Amino acid sequence: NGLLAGKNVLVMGVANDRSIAWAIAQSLAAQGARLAFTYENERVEERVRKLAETIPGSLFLQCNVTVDEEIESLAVQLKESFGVLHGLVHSIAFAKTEELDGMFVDTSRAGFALAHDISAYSLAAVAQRVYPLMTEGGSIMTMTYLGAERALRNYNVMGVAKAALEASVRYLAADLGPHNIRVNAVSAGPIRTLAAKGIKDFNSILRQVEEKSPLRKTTEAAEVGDTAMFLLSHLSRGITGEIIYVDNGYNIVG
Ligand code: 0WD
Repeated sequence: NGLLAGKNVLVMGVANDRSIAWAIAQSLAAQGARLAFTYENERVEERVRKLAETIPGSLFLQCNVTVDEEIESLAVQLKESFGVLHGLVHSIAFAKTEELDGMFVDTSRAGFALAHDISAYSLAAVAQRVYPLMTEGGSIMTMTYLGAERALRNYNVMGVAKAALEASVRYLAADLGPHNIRVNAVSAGPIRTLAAKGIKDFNSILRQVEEKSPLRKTTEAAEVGDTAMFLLSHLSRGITGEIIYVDNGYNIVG
């Protein structure tokens, strides 16, 4: 039972128990989804394995999204274990810390390419290999941030990569809609995670959100988790190609 009973969902981007992907996994599991977690490399393997083991019946697979062969092997393993896939949660981003400080104008060619490869292209790279497993229809969701639309201090190349990610959501939604596969993004307010550690002056960003957002509080990962659950469920069947804000309203006033 649950809104996601009988659904198989791939969750990419758990690094630790503060990861947004982990909060999403909790919300999905609470509604009866069967989950497959991926971890990037040996560095995070044990930590992610321990978390995955707390959700009975879940799979645990390695995949660095910069390597095509690893994504292909992930798709093969999912087909063997799940057969049919119903959902994909993409909660992955990366930029070198030196690109997240100072001015965007100083971005290096390599830093720009890496941020776009991991934070934007990876959505299409994974979708192209797993959508053939979504034979009963499916839902794909990714994570974005307000810096895609506004020039926010220190977000720099990541904002440009998020803009590419948001455009990718629309193109993927147009491509995959005829297969009854929906593609959306959640634009979350700032949440203190490992990835947020790379962003300079993160505390002052949180303080601003607390003061200005209509609901006068910062975003909790569980709020994102529940919206992701909605996006993966039948309840959101009429929604595709959208960017949904889970930010306590900050984007309408900030
Ligand atoms: O305020 C925030 N934390 C917000 C985050 C606000 C709005 C959006 N987001 C987005 C992030 O940009 C990202 O897309 O949410 C997503 C998840 O971020 P998170 O939960 O804040 O951060 P974290 O727990 O660090 O998870 C991101 C993970 C990586 O962690 P580390 O810290 O080890 O880089 O993305 C994964 C990795 O697990 N990742 C990769 N996975 C596979 N292959 C790769 C890769 N090459 N690179 C990073």
